[in-house]
Amino acid sequence: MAVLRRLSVAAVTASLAVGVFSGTASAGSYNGVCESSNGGEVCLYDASNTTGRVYDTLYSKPTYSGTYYGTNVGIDNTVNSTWNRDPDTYVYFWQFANYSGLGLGQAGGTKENWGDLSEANSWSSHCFSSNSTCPY
Ligand SMILES: [Ca+2]
Ligand SMILES: [Ca+2]
Repeated sequence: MAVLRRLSVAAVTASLAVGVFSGTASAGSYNGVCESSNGGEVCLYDASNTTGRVYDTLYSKPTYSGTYYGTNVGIDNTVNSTWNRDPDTYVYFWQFANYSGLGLGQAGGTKENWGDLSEANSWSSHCFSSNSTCPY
């Protein structure tokens, strides 16, 4: 569920270890699949209920300059639903770039539809709460 609040989080990422497997297609950031490995990705979808085009990333993103995986469709102001696959870290979504404007948090391990918000489709940056450069 979306939560608007300030957190003092001692975010504990279960493991920062990154396995290296040579010769196999490794899971990874921005490969079109929303994954929980390597700490967990946050995934952006252009349709509700985490369907449609996907942008999957392990990282905070101060500007939404990218496109959905395998498409030319920009992610800025087009995100309708999100999936936070980090099990224990909030992700905050921001109305404007550089984590500014309205910010709403999404708990680890949850899916969220944003279409009920008047600010729907307005997200332009996001930040994991474990990132020291994030406001929350
Ligand atoms: Ca991925
Ligand atoms: Ca925006």
